[in-house]
Amino acid sequence: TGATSGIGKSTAELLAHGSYKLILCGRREDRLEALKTELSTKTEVLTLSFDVSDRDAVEKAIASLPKAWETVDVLINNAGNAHGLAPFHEGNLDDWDAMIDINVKGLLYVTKAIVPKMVERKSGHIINIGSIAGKEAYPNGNVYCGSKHAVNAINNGLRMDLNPYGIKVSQICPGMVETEFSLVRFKGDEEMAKKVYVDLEPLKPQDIAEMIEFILSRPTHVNISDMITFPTAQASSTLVNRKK
Ligand code: NDP
Ligand code: 8X3
Repeated sequence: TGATSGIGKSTAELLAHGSYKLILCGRREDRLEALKTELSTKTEVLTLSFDVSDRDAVEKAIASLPKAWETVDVLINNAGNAHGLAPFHEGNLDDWDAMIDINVKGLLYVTKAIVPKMVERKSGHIINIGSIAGKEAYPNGNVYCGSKHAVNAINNGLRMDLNPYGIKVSQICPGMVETEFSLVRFKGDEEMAKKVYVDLEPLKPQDIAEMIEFILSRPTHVNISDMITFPTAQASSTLVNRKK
């Protein structure tokens, strides 16, 4: 999910070189189609455009998969964003709804649509893109951090419940990655978004894509359950070594 930008797009591009057939999901159909055109020379690609926070749309999209695509071996729950950055008492309720609906409920809806068949087959791998915000809260990050703490707990609970079936569940928790993430958080304000990454070298979406590929390429008996990854210049959510 979230293949139209950032970490999801880089992951699609990287996995297209391997032995994967790709189902690319996102809301922006034009971007999905462009990516399909780009990657179809390398592998088979199917696109599904839906909003992960729309329960009916998720169910319909997954149910619409043609027979040849019904077996999903790997689910990468990546779709999500921060909306706003404000002290709790100044928080915007629409932003809060968006983060809980997309980052938490969206991940649940997509996973629930895919997991039962993995359980039937007793195989599969789910990779959840959490965040350092799911390990520690930071000032003004309140609800985004809450949504990613929920992903952290769901990731762990899912791994326990799917353990009897040999299904792998993994989480990657990145620090700062330069994507459209901050542009979305600051509602299209490019200057504010750029400031987040000024005077330091952030992670690139490809760095996370490579971690996903590494996790997927471990032998059957190895499950990487969690991976916290910072840029070298970052030591925690709040401790960042800027050059100036
Ligand atoms: P981007 O904004 O670049 O990408 C977000 C992706 O999520 C887009 O493809 C977008 O697609 C999709 N998405 C957002 N909302 C919805 C929705 N309602 N329904 C379907 N798809 C949706 O950000 P990143 O690549 O950085 O973010 C990917 C993940 O990584 C997120 O879960 C984020 O929380 C996490 N993360 C990011 C970090 C960072 O610093 N960048 C650090 C730690 C974690 P579309 O708009 O087309 O629907
Ligand atoms: C995104 C990273 O530090 O902005 O999840 O929360 S951070």
